[in-house]
Amino acid sequence: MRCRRPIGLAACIVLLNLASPLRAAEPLRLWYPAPARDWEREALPIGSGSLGAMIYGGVELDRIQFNEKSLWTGGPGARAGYDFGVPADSMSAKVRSVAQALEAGGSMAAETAAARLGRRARSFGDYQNFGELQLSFDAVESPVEGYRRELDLDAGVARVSYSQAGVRFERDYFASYPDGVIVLKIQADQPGRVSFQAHFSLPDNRSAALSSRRGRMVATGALSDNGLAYAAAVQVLVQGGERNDLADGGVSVRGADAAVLILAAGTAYRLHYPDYRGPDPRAAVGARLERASRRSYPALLEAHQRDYRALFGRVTLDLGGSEPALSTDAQLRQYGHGAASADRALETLYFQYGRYLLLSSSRAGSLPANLQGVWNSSDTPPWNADYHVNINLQMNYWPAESTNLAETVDPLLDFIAALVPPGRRAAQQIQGAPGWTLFLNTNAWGYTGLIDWPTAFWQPEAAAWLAQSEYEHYRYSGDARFLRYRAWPVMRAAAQYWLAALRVDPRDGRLVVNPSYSPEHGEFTAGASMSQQIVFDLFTNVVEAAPLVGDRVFGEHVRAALVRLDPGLRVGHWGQLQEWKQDLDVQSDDHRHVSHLFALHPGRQVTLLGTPALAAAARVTLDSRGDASTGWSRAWKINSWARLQDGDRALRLLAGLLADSTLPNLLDTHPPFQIDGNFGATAGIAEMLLQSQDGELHVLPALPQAWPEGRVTGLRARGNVTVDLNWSAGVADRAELHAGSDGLLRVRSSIFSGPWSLREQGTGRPVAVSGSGEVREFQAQRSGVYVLERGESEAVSLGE
Ligand code: FUC
Repeated sequence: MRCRRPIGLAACIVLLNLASPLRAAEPLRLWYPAPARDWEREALPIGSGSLGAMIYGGVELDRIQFNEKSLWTGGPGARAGYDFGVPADSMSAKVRSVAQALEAGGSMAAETAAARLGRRARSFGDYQNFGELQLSFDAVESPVEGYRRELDLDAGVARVSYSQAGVRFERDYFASYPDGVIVLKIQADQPGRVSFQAHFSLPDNRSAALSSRRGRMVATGALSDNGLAYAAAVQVLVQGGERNDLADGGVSVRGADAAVLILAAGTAYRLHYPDYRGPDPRAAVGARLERASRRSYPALLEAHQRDYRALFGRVTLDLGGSEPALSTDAQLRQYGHGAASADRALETLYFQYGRYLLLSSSRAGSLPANLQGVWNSSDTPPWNADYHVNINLQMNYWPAESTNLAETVDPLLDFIAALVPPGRRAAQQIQGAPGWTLFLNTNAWGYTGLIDWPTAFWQPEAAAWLAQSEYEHYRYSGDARFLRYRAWPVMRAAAQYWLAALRVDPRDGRLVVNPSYSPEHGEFTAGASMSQQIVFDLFTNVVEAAPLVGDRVFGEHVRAALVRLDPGLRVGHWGQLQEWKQDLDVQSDDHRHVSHLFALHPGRQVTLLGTPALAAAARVTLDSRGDASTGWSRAWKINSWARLQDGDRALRLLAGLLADSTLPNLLDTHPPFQIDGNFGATAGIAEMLLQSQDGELHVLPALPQAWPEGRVTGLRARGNVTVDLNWSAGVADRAELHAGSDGLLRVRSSIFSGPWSLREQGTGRPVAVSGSGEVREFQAQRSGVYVLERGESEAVSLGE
């Protein structure tokens, strides 16, 4: 019995799933028998969206490496100057000349195009390590016994425990979104045994003033590169014993029964074009810390857990696994070589970890999750730990809607809205077009221009792809106000850009993206498939949305262009879905990007049932690209195979990801650590269990044979529906559909191939349905709960 949709800690709706043959759910926990030595591979992440920390859990020295999402070098105020990547003089003539060359010659080497168009990025900046809170404990001669370091996903708390010299020590760590702080509690089972010294350790690319007063350590300064002011503070609170401020800015604790440390951090960053600066952070950080310090530890923990569990607890997954008596790193090593039930437990844990990571790195009021979520220990992280928008940022948010964490999309939506003003300048200066766009990547500072990486700099579809997140948020929620006031201006302006920027291909008169470049290989051409499919997706969404927001005239313009748009879907000479408009694909190409399958996922232009020939071609492409690749590439392919309804292949991809692209702390490795693979795979697992991209709710579309029985609750489908499912012997037994809005629900399920019933929960009344085969339709009412079950006589329903 588990709590679902908790209303508070005390009150929750109890899930009574009588039909389930499964055991009680396993605890969701990562655990290790030793402290972390390596940040990337072993430390455990906690986070509250804006704040993140990695827990090492050392016995004599505990390192709590921490981050605040807005601490970035580069941008306005940077020493070397900053221009958002957008040239002061229009470069649209240059773009046009490359386009004309492509019209005449067919293709151009990426290096040649880059020499004509690319630009050296100035002050793009890097996401920064904030620093470490270091706790040095007195060395004790006796050995450490029973050491355990864990991350409890149900509780949202990391924990370290061990015994030494007959004393049991325990440390709890959590990051609280409601209080905006990181909290650490250290206790012993005997009085007076907690003694340590606390210090900040900060990187040296900034000015730093360290001080301590009345148990409060404060670190303030500014980044040398751009003068961005920062502040971090830790309040040390003790129960018993003695607490002293140290001359070096640290705090010492001697002989306490327990200690609580509360950390707050912030910067002068503000998500606002063009200055991106707000007030000095000292006052806000101080006030936040003060507020939190006045609350008791149990009150802080309760507020955190009420907030966290209300979101995390919405989805439960049980694949029939049972946790082996192995630590998580050993379990990962055993994966695929041990008991199937242990494998199922690890897959479940990995799925829920993805949800945990998203919740911990993306909450309203801060920047979205970057390439490393919110966790970064370097001043020069890989790819700047930025926002790549030719797959990575979008992938971060794939699980948000489907795994019932729609609130985590908020930072992405704010971020996109803030990209529109600099994106308008980019559209104007680079392409001479209205609307907005951006290219390969962006930073915290509204970078919307070009960089000088030949094989990736020209990805003008990025804004259109980001606009998909806007429309998907609407499709899941059905929130008409959101669509009209937040999504529509972004979608409309992205479409305006393409209405102006598309060119007529003289070869066939179709509208194409030109210049166009399929990430991140091959040559420049006109009308690469991915470019066309993304614009197709945007235009389709705009045409659908226009009448809903009362902007029919614009919708008609876009419809007219959509009709002329090259759809970017061609089957090539070896049966593949072509990556380019010309049939250039090489069968031995195993490049990680499968961008030309955008139409299959995350698009909806290709579906197994609607466009079977194109789906078959997508299959040929996926086979030839192969399964082995970088972390995010494998994750993307899980989703693609799920859309092709091949559950066994999707699971094979997931297994490969776990075996070859997952670090002992279960973070995805590209390599190096890059969080998109975690998020993409989590979305992929949801996609295996439930799909809704094409207007019907497809129950268990890609169930692998290795998951014969299971249960999932709380998955979301487009059309504002929440779905609980049970299955056994590889087929669905029961689906419970919670309708959030009035409307027609179309359900595809193998349940309909035998006797079944559909009843309204509560009244038990049969529901009037229409349809045939595996698809049935019925009228749902807001707040209605509909129970579809196998095994009763069809006669009880009003269906055929
Ligand atoms: C894209 C990928 C790389 C890497 C980078 C952050 O450019 O092609 O593999 O993931 O983003």
